[in-house]
Amino acid sequence: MAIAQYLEDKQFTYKIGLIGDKDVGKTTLNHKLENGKFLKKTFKTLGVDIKVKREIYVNNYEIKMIIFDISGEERFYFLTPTYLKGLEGIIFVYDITKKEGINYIKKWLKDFEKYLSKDFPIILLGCKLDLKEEREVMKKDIKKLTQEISAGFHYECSSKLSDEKTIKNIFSSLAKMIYTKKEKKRKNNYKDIIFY
Ligand SMILES: Nc1nc2c(ncn2[C@@H]2O[C@H](COP(=O)(O)OP(=O)(O)OP(=O)(O)O)[C@@H](O)[C@H]2O)c(=O)[nH]1
Ligand SMILES: [Mg+2]
Repeated sequence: MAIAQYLEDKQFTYKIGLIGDKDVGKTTLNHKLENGKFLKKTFKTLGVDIKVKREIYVNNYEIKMIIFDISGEERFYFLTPTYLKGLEGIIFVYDITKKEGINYIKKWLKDFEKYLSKDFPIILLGCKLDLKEEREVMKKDIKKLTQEISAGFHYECSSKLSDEKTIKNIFSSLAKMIYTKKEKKRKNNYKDIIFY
């Protein structure tokens, strides 16, 4: 592979994490993104499941997203720092029908805040929107949390009913946040260079 191509590939490869309590729907969401279908039966993620998603575009650049779907089971909690060190953005998934989901997010952020920079790209994503009659997490509470933790955006979706485009847009939104952060950094790195 030519060096320029290698560098471009590296530049537009983003490692992102799907994080959240067990059973909130991370794997189902990732499957929907990959295959466009609702997975009727899932198996608990053992540790981490890694998938690659292409065809996500930011400013006409194709982004290759390496998605780390990390188990929400307590017994795998110890793995988190290992993966977190390499991640460039997170989609924090919670189940809109479980009010304790907010506490999970808060606890997680407290436990691992030392691995996250202040401008770390984070999206909060409420899943299982098709079960909105059973909603326990109110939008206003999540809006408040989004501001408290300086998350970029908050969305809700259903892996069962939302269309592929809606799901893809959520991931594109995170890709855009990462792209913007990297661009800012790149510009800062070059701002003191004087060209003769
Ligand atoms: N109704 C409904 N059920 C969903 C949706 N997404 C996931 N589920 C169900 O929720 C359960 C758990 O989904 P998973 O995707 O395995 O959850 P997970 O977050 O990956 O769980 P861990 O791997 O244990 O961390 C499964 O029975 C899914 O079918 C959704 O959008 N709507
Ligand atoms: Mg899973």
